[in-house]
Amino acid sequence: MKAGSSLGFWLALLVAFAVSVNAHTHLRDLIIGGKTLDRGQCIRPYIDDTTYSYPAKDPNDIFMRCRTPYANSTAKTMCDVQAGSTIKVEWHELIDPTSRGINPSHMGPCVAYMAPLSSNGDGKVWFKIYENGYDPKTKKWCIDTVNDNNGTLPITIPSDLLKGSYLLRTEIIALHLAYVPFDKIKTGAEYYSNCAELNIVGGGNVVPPGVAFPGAYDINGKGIVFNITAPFDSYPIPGPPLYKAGAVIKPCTTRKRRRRELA
Ligand SMILES: [Cu+2]
Repeated sequence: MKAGSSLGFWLALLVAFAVSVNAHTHLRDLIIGGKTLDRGQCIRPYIDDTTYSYPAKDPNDIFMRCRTPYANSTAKTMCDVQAGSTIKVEWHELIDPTSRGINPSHMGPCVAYMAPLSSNGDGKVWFKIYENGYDPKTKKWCIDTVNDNNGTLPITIPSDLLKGSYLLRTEIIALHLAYVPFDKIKTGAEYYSNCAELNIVGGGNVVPPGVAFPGAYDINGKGIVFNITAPFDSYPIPGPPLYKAGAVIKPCTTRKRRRRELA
């Protein structure tokens, strides 16, 4: 190998390394009714176009909620979605939709929550509608599925959700550094959250009970602190139980009683 081409090789490697370090991921676009929307359409604005892919790291920071510059920044447009229908969310490392979903080193689950838009995400309003962690049979994490499908993941809106405007908070939790709890010096899990704004049409009369973001994830909690390099055969997805359509059929008082019976 000539000296020139060898230098070129090392430069290329250096550039590749720099890109992989800087590029994490973001909810680039939504696919509704089979149509891929523009980047950022119906999604709360990104930080800016150099830092949009940076994770939230402190689970108690407001940035955890939607990774927007301000808690009150809203999407420019709202997308209509039929209750019970399945949309796709699409993550990419870069603005370029041909870039991969996320670095495969960033092993971890995908989760999605919704909250009434009128709450602006404040308070215990976020209910979980999707979760996909680790499959011990295939040894695949959700992020592997995302990468296998060009950054996309199907998410079904509960069929009995009360119609109206909602935030959809999608999140990938990357666990490659989650072997230590978050603190100001070290690192911990990386949270790739973004919020879309959806107008749910059709549906039923349910608004499930929720949790707060920030607040739902404990810094030392199960699935938040997790060592992917140690042997394991299951992974506890953090956050509240999944809401499945039809699960809440009685008003709040009955639901609370049922939960106590289960506890
Ligand atoms: Cu990262």
